[in-house]
Amino acid sequence: MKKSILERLSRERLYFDGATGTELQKLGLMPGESPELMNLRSPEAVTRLHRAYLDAGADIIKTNTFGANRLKFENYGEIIDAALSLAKCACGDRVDKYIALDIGPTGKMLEPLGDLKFEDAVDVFAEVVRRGKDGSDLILIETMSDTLEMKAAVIAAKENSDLPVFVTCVFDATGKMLTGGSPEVAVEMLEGLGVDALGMNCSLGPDMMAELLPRFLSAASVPIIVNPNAGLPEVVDGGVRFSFNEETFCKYMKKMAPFCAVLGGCCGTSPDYIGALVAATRDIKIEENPNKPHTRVTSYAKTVDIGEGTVIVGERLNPTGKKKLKEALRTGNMSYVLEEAVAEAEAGAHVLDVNVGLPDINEREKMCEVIRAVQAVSDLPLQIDTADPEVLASAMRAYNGKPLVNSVNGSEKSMAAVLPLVKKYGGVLIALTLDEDGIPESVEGRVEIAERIIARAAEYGIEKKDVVVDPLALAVSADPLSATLTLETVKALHERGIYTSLGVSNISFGLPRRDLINSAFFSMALAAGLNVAIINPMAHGMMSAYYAHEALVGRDEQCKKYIGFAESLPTDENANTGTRVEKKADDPIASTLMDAIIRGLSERARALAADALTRADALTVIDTEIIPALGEVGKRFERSEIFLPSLLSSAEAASGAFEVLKASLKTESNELGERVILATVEGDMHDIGKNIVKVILESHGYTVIDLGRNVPPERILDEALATGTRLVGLSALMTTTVPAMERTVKLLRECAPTVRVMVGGAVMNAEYAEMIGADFYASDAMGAAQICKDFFHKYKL
Ligand code: B1M
Repeated sequence: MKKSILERLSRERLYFDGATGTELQKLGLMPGESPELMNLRSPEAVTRLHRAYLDAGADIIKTNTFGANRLKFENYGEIIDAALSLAKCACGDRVDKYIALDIGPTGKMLEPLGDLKFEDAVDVFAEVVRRGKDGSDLILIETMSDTLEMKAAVIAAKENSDLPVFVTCVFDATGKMLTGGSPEVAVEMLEGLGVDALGMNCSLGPDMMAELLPRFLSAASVPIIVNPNAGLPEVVDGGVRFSFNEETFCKYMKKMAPFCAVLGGCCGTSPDYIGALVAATRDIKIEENPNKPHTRVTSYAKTVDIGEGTVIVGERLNPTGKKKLKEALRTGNMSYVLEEAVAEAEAGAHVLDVNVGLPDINEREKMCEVIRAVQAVSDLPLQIDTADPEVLASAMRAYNGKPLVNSVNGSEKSMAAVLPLVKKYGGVLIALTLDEDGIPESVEGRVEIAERIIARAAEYGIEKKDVVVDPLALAVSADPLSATLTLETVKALHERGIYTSLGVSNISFGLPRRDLINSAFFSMALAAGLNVAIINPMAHGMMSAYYAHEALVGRDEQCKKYIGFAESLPTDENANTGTRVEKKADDPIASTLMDAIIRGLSERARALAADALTRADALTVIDTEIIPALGEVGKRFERSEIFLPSLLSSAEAASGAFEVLKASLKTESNELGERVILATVEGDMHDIGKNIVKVILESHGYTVIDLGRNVPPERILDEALATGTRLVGLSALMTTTVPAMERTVKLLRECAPTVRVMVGGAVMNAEYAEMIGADFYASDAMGAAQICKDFFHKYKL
């Protein structure tokens, strides 16, 4: 009888097969043909490949279904059915071999980076799982480069089958996923979602994966999978070859073997590589991973550890007592909400609380909307704060990361509703020390509730380390002993190895100058061992207490953070005059258009663009604010300080500002009404520059036929021929899309020899333009207008 793969994995290392696409090419896959179609066109080739891997020593073969989903293949069901029967046929009656239902990315980007909605992605993956689960021994979700898509796939797998779920992601050499995720973020999210094994595949060779492996080891508690490429691809004699032979591949795999329970290969590997890998590593024992457990929350790109220094949770995205935020949430003024988020982040918050509980709004929809919007401008982890389990469920699904969850309490009702959600989606739970009988008035009573919640959480499989207890700060104005009781409970919990959190400012309710009591109480709580403080990070008194505490307990090397904070305070505070100058929460966070674009604040960018127009003309604003802002954003992206979601927010803010400026660019009359075709070339999604060129040309009286971005050469040719346009303008922003520009120029030369081509875009220069055979090069939009003027003038003569 077949043993469960998880049982085998607990005792021995298992081996995946290697590449499919490159191997199927050797067996008749045509250039450009999808490997999955071989299941139908040449099933015997697929079976042969599976057999070759099994004979080489692979324990697990992947079904040939990497891209078999509705978005890529209409007949995905038929492809999956065929793939499964071929894999089964290859395994025959060998009970020691396993079939992994292979699931790759959908091929589309999820919102906000693309147009695929999260729930639609879940549906697409769910269809694959339902179709392929019978006959599979496990599900392998692989080659994931976006944490949100990875989450959608895992949810689909878990909701539609009971099979073990393995997940591998793609990283670059610096350890970043396409959308900013790191090994630590991926591990935290995946373990939170309850996967059985995780790791990396594709993109890198085993040498580079060996560099990233310690980061997985430091975070993971489930078995680790390493399925690298056979080194990096090289072009040799017009064909692609991978840089490592079997021997070099195995040299690095042997180094990783003591720490990996599952090994295999990806692009460029073959049955020979897998055979060599099995022989080289089979006798290497798997060592226990000695990492210490940690309590960690994440966004899509950042991790925050609880228990290592106090974690500041910004409390300002909570409408209680905040008139402006209430109004913003009711009227859908997301700009105000986002500015609050950015301001809190810049004031030093490590995590942002999100609470949108108002009686007269749809809390579930609003919560998801705010979470998505805040995640587009900030990479800080979020605390999902709601009393409604349905809202919590939707928010935990939508959230890209592993959140803090605020909150559960000791009542049966609350535990029964919240704990299953944390088990399903993953999160660190804030547990309030109250239950059906209210809030105990003794330390013992509150500790007892804490321990009860922790025990109940354990029954669901939620570890103690993932529960942070909030012993509740209550108004000292109502009960003079309430602060002492709370602080003593913090201490008692601390002594029991339980992490604590507090909504600190509740303590001062009903008193004047709440800031004074708040900061004094905060200092006392820090001294008692508080781990998570929910506070207003824009209140200097609170942050002074925090930075001073960190320095005083030796967690601030050379007091650098304290000094940085002290120097950032308003001058009269620096000078110790005794006058407090609190930064006003309502002060706009971005005061210049450049700032607003860099921070990705669209509405503010629009407002500031309109304001800038009162002092300068539109072209000056574009040149002095919009372009430099995007330049700065590009640099930060290159340095990995920001990731795709922030890049996109900045692009949207720039486009918004440009829309405002556009209206003021006056159109000159152009009797000729000369036509110019504009397009960003195939493979290139950048169109801000091209759009500026468009408006400038229109303002000079030309009629622009804008074909948009990612435009194939044939489409441009067709349009030029159909409209008789004599000048085509092409834009390209990436080194990788210059060849597409060259192809377009060549096609126009061949099929429309009288058409002239002007090129531009950040990646272009006059030399390149000449090299690819273009007629004109413009470094900016005004240059493009000048070229048009000269061209049409000459043409007229
Ligand atoms: Co991306 N991106 N981006 N990006 N992005 C760059 C270009 C990059 C330099 C950033 C970096 O790493 N530093 C880098 C390219 C590296 C390279 O190849 N050399 C890059 C990358 C790598 C990527 C992705 C691959 C990131 C990823 O997914 N990992 C991805 C690619 C997607 C794709 O195209 N397939 C990607 C995605 C994006 C967003 C979608 C998030 C967004 C674009 C949104 C949009 O355009 N709607 C974006 C942005 C905003 C940028 C930066 C930050 C800004 C580009 C921009 O709009 N500049 C950019 C970094 C940078 O340039 N500093 C970057 C302002 C604009 C006004 O300038 O377009 O040069 P520009 O236009 C000027 C002139 O060049 C000229 O006039 C304009 C006005 O003066 N001009 C012409 C332009 N076209 C002309 C045509 C003409 C004449 C003049 O005649 C026809």
